[in-house]
Amino acid sequence: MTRLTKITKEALLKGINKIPVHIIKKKIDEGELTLEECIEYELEESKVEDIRTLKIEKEIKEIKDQEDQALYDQIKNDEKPIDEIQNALMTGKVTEEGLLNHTTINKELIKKIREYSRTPHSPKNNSEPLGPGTDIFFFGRSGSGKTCVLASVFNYAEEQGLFIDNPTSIKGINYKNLLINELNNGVLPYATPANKDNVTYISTTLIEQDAEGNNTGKVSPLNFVEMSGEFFQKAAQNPEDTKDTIDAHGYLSGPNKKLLFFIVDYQMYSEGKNRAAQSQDFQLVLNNLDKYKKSLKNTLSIYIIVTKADKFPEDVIDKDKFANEFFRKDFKSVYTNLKSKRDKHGFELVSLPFSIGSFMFDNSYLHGINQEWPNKLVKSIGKHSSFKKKNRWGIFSSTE
Ligand SMILES: Nc1nc2c(ncn2[C@@H]2O[C@H](COP(=O)(O)OP(=O)(O)OP(=O)(O)O)[C@@H](O)[C@H]2O)c(=O)[nH]1
Ligand SMILES: [Mg+2]
Repeated sequence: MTRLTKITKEALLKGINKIPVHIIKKKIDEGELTLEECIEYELEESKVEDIRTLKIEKEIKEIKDQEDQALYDQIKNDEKPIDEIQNALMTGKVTEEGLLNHTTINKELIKKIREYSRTPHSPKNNSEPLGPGTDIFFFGRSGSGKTCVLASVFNYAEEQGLFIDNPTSIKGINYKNLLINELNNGVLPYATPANKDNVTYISTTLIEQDAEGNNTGKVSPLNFVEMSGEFFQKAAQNPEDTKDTIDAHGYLSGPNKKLLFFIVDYQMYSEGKNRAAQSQDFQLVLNNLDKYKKSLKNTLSIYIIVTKADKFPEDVIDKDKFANEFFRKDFKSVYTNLKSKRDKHGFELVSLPFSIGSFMFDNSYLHGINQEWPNKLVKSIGKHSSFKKKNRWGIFSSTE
């Protein structure tokens, strides 16, 4: 831009009403003139208004551009859930081109975002009481990842042909199948509702395999009990309500042997959310279980499952060791309490990190399923539950 000399500027201003508005506006934007100077030289009122309107429109556009950029940045920084991105695409707040240019999202992902849909489906109670087998309970706060662990374990076991579902738990099986289908589309479950009717179990039979992957002829019937984390939180606060919370339908106080999965949310802890509450709830529930019917007497193992291991620091190589040390150090009082209960009741203590896969869009979309952790967990369940010859459990006919 060349600065106007005093004389040319004055000549320009004298003839200001002969100059088209968009040129005056351009000269104002470039700093050669000011609107005040134009007014001083009696620029027509209507033209002054036009210039003001253009100025406001420009400012609005600048603000919109900044907002758009901020939205793209949030998407790029993994701060926006997939449904919000989908909505922004539908309403034109972001465009396909913008996403391709300003974020790491590619065409394939844009297609997935457009097609994304999440149907609410909650577990329904099986009318049948729990059958014989080893019962597995998931205890942990709401959002800690219990349902995701369940879905991941079943997804893996079915893929590997390790489980045979027992149809007495048909409602639980239907729910589990939906979870798996959704998981394979990257879709995560809704929070499990905190109602007794929504407590369910999935009965299945784990087939024992030897080191070469051949069936040994032994099986271990398992009942996975699915319930809301709110029940766990309520059980911590009101131990007298146990039969309506973690012992809904009497599953926990039943005669079966149990594996208790304590689901410890690593991400919740590392982001400083409910830090004390997570640990306090485990303490309270553990003390409650110690006195509650024979729940700890009938417990074969307590598993410390440190979920969201994909959020462990990047330089962690040995995730097993990290999860174990994290729990012992950061949940010290729970750990001490667990050891004393172990000495009293004789169960085993096991720790394991867990991740259902790699996540995108603020943990709202799973874009790669991890098979390593469900593999380890299923193997460990096999080690800690009891295998018997098929017909010893009375669930297969003797001719089979
Ligand atoms: N990064 C990461 N996030 C996870 C993982 N597993 C679960 N999540 C996130 O945690 C959320 C809650 O997981 P759920 O399995 O529904 O939690 P829950 O413990 O069943 O919660 P309630 O049903 O309310 O008790 C998921 O929607 C994901 O956003 C994981 O392995 N890694
Ligand atoms: Mg759940």
